[in-house]
Amino acid sequence: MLKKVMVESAAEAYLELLAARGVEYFFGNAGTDFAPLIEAYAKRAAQGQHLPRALTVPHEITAVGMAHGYAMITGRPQVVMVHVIVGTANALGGIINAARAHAPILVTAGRTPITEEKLPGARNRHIHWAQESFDQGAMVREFVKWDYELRLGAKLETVVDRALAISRAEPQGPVYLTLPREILSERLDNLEYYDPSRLGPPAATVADPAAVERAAILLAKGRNPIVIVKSSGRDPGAVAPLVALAEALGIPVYDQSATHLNFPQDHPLYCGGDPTAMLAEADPILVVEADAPWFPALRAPGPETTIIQVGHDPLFTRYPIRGFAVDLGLAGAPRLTLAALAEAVKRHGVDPATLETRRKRWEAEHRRLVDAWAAKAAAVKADGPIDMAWVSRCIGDAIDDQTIVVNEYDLDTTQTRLRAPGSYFSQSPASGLGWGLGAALGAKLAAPDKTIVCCVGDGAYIFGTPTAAHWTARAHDLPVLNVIFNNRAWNAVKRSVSSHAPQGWAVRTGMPMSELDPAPDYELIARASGHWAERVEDPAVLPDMMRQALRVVREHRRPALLNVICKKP
Ligand SMILES: Cc1ncc(C[n+]2csc(CCOP(=O)(O)OP(=O)(O)O)c2C)c(N)n1
Repeated sequence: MLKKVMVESAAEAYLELLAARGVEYFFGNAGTDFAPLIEAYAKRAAQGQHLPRALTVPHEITAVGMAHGYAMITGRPQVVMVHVIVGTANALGGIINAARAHAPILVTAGRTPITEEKLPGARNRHIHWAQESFDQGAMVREFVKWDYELRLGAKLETVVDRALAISRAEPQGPVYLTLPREILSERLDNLEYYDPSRLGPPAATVADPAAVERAAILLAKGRNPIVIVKSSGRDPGAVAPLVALAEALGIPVYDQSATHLNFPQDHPLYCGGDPTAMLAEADPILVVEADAPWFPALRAPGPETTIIQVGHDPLFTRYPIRGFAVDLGLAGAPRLTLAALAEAVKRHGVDPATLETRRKRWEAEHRRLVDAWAAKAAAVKADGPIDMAWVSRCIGDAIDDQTIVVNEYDLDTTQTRLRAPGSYFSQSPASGLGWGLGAALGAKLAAPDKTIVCCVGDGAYIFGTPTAAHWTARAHDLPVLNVIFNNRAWNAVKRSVSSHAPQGWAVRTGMPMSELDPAPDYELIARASGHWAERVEDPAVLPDMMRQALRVVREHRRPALLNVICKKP
């Protein structure tokens, strides 16, 4: 239906459109470029008109993280607006994360005024000269699906709808729009637009049925098929079809470096995150949305192993180099591809004796792993300083199916029993540190009735601009529990040095550039923003502290933080 509303400026028309398109949140980190927008916001708020809720977020890393967190729960893009080139620079790490994690976001930025005089919005501050760049979009172009500058108020509907549709089209990702101050200031009398939008993302796709058939036969007749999956759980609807496929074949599922809940951890065919030992004997291997299913430099499948890859883009075309074989690539929505594969496998049938033998083998392997993981936690539960496996076990024991876990680095998922689709999110494959604290806040906005637990290393915590994140949690009433796995080091860096030079100088004499001592009292940073926050050093009190912290966020609706002092590597 064509709709006509009265407005005064392009900025106001833009807000009308965002609200009409279902954008609920506008994460803003403002500067002088925001003036016409803030004016339009105030006018519409005073007149009681519908608006995306404007949230002040005092660092871009937090703002982009929040939009990412919101998108990963809902699949829907929200708006982030940052200040010209400098805000874009601060946002870029988050944009790279969102690009590689396929989180849809409409990232916008002001532009320094183009004109030096005469037009409304023209330059009137000293920064307006130095904050101009030759090509602002170039800063982010490699990592967004589309970038553009709004050039005329009259093009608003097409530009906004195109931005949102491209961001939502699979594989989803961020888009970037610049908004010059003169254009936002442009006087408009009215805005005419279609409601609902006529420019939507395309429907989900599934591979050619003949190719699905071929893959099903390869799997059904295969000698020793396995599944390696990383992120198909981005669509919670893809979990059940993967279960159906694994059950129809009686084969194990490895969620290698999983970024999502792809397969229930308590399923008898779940075999953990490390397929390395199986690579030599597996054939065929079904790789599902996994960008790096093994490391060829360390261990790879046999040279003749058939590799079937399922995903929105099995070639990962935005990665410059990725040489994993794609003997058969099934592009499209994994939810549909996996369901079609499961159906086709059932139609062809797997020899019942083979199915039975396989199922028994992998169910026994699942039980062996579960026992080994439990034994690992039991062995360290009394250790002081606290072992990260014990922290992870305490978290796993304290949470339920109504909890969403956001993990930036140190949660050991062998110690959890996550099983609800959409209940687990780990950092983007790009791993730009600083994502977790913001993503957890965005997840809370998207799922206010769920409990959000955010696990961060002490390094990830610092990268996450904690003062900005804690400020935001209090200001916008977002009670999330943060757990710091505090080992006073960048262990990831240490591990990489040890594997690079196992008997080298650094291992023998100490490692520069990887220590985080002296550690601040992180709990005090959180308390400064009114959080309930405690330091935990005794492993025996940890289960109780975890339950208490969860009560604080659930019942008292107050943000909380546990600073857990762990073994130093
Ligand atoms: C923006 C950014 N800078 C640097 C790195 C490199 N890096 C990867 S892991 C890591 C350390 C993380 O420390 P912490 O969160 O304490 O976890 P730990 O390694 O101790 O388990 C660093 C510095 C990165 N991934 N992203």
